[in-house]
Amino acid sequence: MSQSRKEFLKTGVAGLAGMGTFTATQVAAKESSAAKKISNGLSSDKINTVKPVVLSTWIHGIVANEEAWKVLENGGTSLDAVELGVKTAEADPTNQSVGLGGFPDREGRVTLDACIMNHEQQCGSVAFLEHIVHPISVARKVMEETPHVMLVGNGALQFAEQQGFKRQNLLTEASENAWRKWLEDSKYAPVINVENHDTIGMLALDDSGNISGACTTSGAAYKMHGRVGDSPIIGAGLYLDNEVGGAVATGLGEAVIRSAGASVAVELIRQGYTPQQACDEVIARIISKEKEPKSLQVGVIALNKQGVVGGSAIHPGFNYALLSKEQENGMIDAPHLFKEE
Ligand code: SD4
Repeated sequence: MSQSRKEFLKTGVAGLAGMGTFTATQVAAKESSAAKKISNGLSSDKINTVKPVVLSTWIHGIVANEEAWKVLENGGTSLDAVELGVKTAEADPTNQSVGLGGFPDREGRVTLDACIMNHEQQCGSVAFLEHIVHPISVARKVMEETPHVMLVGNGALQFAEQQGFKRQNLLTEASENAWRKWLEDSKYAPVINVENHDTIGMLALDDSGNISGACTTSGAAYKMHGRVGDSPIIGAGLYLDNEVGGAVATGLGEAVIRSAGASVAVELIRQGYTPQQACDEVIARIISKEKEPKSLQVGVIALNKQGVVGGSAIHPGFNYALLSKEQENGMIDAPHLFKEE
């Protein structure tokens, strides 16, 4: 456990940057009790998921699902659910792959990518955004308040401030220390499944049968300044079609972009694939087309209109949190498809 995380748990800082929802101690307790429920080899196709349903990538999905559930169980919209859900990860300074406390780029700057999409095929996105703790909410404003889909960099920051978002320093001491250590040899090497955390991607199906999705990240640690990953790219990190289903991706964004990961998964579901089969096929394509699949990780999760879910990854270690009317909040281990030749 990193020093910062220990310190944070010890002090038990109440609320996550204004969310006022969970203390860090509660987050850790929820994550550890959820981890015990990890169901090895359980096929997600077999899990009964009656709407509403919410699923999200990695262990931080447990807390995010709980937050989203507060909206879904009261008949709220999947759009509100996914926005509120992923904000928990954005606001958690101990999560070094999303929002506040995210690892910086090689120049020591935290730059964020996020996108959101609703059941009416509306979407909004921000990329290379600095200083704003909730890029997902800025992305929603882009969707709702502008004629555009995507704003980047200073333009996105300017828009966020016009919308009332406040500037904040997102570089925590722990992430700055990690970056300074990285500078010693400045080797860029994406690491598979760092601390079981990465981008948070979330999909939800609400009581009215509508699907929405959200995806938010600080991107690859020590990336080149200006690098944008898959997470804010509609069709790569996130895609949905309310007639069919939705998908989100996590892992090495370049590989996800090259395969149009989320949109391919949705198109396969349209052709009759189950969400599990669709995720498997996307991962299989990435493995077959990437030059070095052994050294990169991608995970994909998907949901169809009936509330059936799936998830798949290149390598072991990828899991996702699932919560539905009939499914207690818990982690599902995704199957992994890479085999040594
Ligand atoms: C990205 N998919 O920016 C995101 C998260 C990540 O290594 O950095 N993974 O590529």
